[in-house]
Amino acid sequence: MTQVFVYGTLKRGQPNHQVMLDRANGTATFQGRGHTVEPYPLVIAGEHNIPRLLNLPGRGHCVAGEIYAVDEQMLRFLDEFECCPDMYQRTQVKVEVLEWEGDSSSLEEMPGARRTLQCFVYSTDTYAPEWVHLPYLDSYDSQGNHGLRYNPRENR
Ligand code: PCA
Repeated sequence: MTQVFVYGTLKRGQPNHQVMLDRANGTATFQGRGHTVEPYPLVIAGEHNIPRLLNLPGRGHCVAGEIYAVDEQMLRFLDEFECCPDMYQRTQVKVEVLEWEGDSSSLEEMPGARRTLQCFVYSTDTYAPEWVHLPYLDSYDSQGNHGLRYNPRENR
């Protein structure tokens, strides 16, 4: 099992969450919620209003998301679904856990220290330079008051 941190359309209640539930794609088990330890710019970009975590640690906000344990089949599926490595690249990110429903042995627990995990995340180095100047979010909601409605793939 591999841990993946999702911050965008793959989260519960967001437009692509269904692919995580479809057993034909493999398995994804919800483990908890958290946020990135380091700040990152999370922007909604391009003509389809897609959430993109720019791989520029140190700028923006600590970004909220969900942690899933995924099997190899789901990991391969998600790579393809997220057009990795063209649109996003699967990189490592350190996540501070805020709520945990998973197996406690998989949490690195240190007395007095923050509970942190190393997860995969779909971030991007392949973005238009002007995206750095878009507003930075700390949490993505496709129905948020930014008004930038996500355009689902089937409509593109
Ligand atoms: N899907 C991935 C990356 C951005 C997106 O919309 C996710 O939810 O983490």
